[in-house]
Amino acid sequence: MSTFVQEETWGQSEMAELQFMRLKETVNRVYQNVPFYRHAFESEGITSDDVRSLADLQRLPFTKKHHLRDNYPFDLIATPMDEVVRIHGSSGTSGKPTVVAYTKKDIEHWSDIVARAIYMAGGRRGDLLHNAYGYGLFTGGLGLHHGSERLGCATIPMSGGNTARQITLIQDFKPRVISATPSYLMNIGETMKEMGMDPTESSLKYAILGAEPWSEEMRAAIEALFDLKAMDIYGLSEVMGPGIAMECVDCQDGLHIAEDHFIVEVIDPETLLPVPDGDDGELVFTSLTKEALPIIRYRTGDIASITREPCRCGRTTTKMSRVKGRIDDMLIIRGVNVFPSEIERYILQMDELVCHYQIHLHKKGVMDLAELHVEVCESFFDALPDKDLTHPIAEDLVKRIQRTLKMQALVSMDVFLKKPNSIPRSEGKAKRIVDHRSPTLSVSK
Ligand code: DLL
Repeated sequence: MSTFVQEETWGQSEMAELQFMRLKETVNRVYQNVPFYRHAFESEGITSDDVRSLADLQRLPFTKKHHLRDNYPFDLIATPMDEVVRIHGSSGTSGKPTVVAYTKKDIEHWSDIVARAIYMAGGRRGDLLHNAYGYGLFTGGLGLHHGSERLGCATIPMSGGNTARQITLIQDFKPRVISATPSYLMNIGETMKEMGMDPTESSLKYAILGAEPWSEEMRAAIEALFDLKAMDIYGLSEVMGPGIAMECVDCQDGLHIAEDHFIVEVIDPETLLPVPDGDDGELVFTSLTKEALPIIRYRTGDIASITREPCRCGRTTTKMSRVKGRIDDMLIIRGVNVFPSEIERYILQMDELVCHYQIHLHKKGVMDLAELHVEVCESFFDALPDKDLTHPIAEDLVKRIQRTLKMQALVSMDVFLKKPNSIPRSEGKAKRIVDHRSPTLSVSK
């Protein structure tokens, strides 16, 4: 095996020993250097000396997003500012970003972690990697970039957008690996078809897709569109960026967590107690090697489960499931909880529909109402008499979608069919929820 995967095959006790040593260092670092953590520990009656085993992690207080905002911009930084070499921020669309910082060593670790993730997804030294994650404060572009260079790939720093140009360079440079959000790669593939090209004939063999929730059905659709293998990559800026967990090309069945750098916990978001392995809960991460912005028990808001069963690929690291969605993106429709990615699954099971959809939220009295806007495929639209989406054939389809959602996801929604190409295409994170309930139109990140 390559040097990029050796820690991933360690035994559990070996990994636990390393994690504990690094946890101690991290706890000491924040206790000594970050007033926020010192106060938070002391208000629980804890000092850094009280962390005597890995289990003691659970005695430490949680960190939440608002703590980063409260300490904006630099008050959580645990090193002198002249050791910081990079600043990134959250990709939220409104307000001030949550700021994260890295030392030179942090960037080196992050590059190693992402190199390992790309390797896990099938990328190899000498490959061309087309990176269509946005470059900027968002961690996707530069995170993948440095990992790709670290692995020894020829890295094409495309960033998001300018889809026609992306396609030209894919045709001309013939990259073997692409990294993008799943919704953007879908957009690229569909645009190729509209331009008369066959995406299955492209050079792309492996796709590294993440930064937004997506479903198994979406994976199947992307793999068929391009004839490639698509792997899920997870991460968040507050904890580091992309690479915290990555799916292996061998199994495509859950994401391997980089446990030598992060400890994962899964908690019930209401009781804050741990949930058993295999049960869904909120992911919580503690960083183990970060210098500039170490983070203790960060509540991600992301819902997933974990398993500690070794993977068929030979890696022994804890795996997390696909993220179902963020707690704050969970829709409560007439008392039933549902994530947009679950609705995506049912949409993609119907041949007449494509993966372009949005959920519009409205308020009626005290009730929240949800409308599903979903595009029909070209062939269904072209075959409709007068291309009339109110024709009884289309109305039958609406009823069928409503029945499926009711029976499979237990939700009742108004459904509006949209003609092909009418829902805005994603060039980064797709906007699945359009919220009309507040005076200023807000859209989920
Ligand atoms: O999205 C980092 C990233 C870049 C991950 C590129 C993967 C690839 P943020 O902008 O801080 O960072 O957003 C983090 O995006 O809390 C999740 O809600 C969501 N997210 C990230 N990866 C996945 C994924 C980057 N694979 C937030 N599946 C996280 C589902 C994801 N949701």
